[in-house]
Amino acid sequence: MAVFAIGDVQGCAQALKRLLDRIRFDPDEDRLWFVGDLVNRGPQSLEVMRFVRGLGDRAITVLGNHDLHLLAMAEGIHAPSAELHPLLEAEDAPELLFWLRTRPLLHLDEDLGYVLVHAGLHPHWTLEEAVGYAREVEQTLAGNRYIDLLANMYGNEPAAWSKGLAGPERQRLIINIFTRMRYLGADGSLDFRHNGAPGTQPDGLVPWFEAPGRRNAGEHILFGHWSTLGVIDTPNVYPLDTGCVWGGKLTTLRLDDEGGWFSIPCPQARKPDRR
Ligand SMILES: [Mn+2]
Repeated sequence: MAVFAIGDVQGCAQALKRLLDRIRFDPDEDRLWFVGDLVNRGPQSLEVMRFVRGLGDRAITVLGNHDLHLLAMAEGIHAPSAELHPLLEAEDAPELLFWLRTRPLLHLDEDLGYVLVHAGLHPHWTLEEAVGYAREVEQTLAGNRYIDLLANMYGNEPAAWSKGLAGPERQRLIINIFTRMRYLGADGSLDFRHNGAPGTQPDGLVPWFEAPGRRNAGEHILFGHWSTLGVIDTPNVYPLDTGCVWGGKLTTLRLDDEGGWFSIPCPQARKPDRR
């Protein structure tokens, strides 16, 4: 049995199929871990959702910001983007959306020794704390108040984590940390103005994984979300978003042995000026 982690698919079903062919993925034996953002921007979100859900417990996906945005669009909180109409109008949309809404924000496999999240882990959080914060939001999402959570999740404030946060602000920041975080200020507050490669940001901002004294630095963390990141040399962090939907690559890392990294080039499904 092989276990492959896969970067942000964003509705690029053809690229995903080609990648799985190239790595000789066996749906009866192998396992796939997705970093989230299965949907939106690309042309075939419906096909990607059906495929991943159809794998049952042979696939694990964590929620990304675009997955949560889809759930909000489905509830009328936001107008649907054009490329998501086929998904939202599909007859199996209710089952697909329920399945997505009950996916985790964080997946931990202690045997393989990896943590899977969409954007990252806050440097002030231990892994144990992060698991607890993820479960808080997951329970709300799976419960009957989930529409309130989706309606309240938009916004960049509060930017700084504290254990005393409560209510919608607490859940918004937990979601932002797991699904949107890139750069942090010296006090650990999230910055959403910059999304370029490290080196292009203003003084005083650091990528979350380079924050001094990061309390989860000993964990092996798989993440996506940052398509401009490029090659990094921080130990134990594994960036998987290589910008497939923008005409970059779709990337996988085999987790169960030394199979290593593999990428395929993707046709450009989306122009960056609409990012
Ligand atoms: Mn994302």
